[in-house]
Amino acid sequence: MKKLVNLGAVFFTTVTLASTALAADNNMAGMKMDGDAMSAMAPHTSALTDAVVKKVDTSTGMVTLQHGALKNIGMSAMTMAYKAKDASMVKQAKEGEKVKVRVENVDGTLTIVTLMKR
Ligand SMILES: [Cu+2]
Repeated sequence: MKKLVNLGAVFFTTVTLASTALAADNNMAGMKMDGDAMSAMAPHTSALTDAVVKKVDTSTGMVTLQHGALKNIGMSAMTMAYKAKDASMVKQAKEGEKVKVRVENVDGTLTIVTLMKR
């Protein structure tokens, strides 16, 4: 008696599933590195910079400030004269006083728009 053993071919199919890694969204397109980049961190309407009034010129309305970096106008820390917003600000400014300032480019003129004691 013959035993016929029929071994069916068994195919082991290894299916390697491509790992469907969740693509981390590293898209930098949403990050605009223009001048508004900093405003997302510190609203430019309220950012003040420490400064010291070095000189007040009531005849020209210029106030010389020794100031920290003024990021919104791309100015690094330095001592420099700026136009005061108005006459009352010039009167208020006192040489040697520690202040907080906001300087903006107003129609091409770097202007102190906020000056307060600290
Ligand atoms: Cu400057």
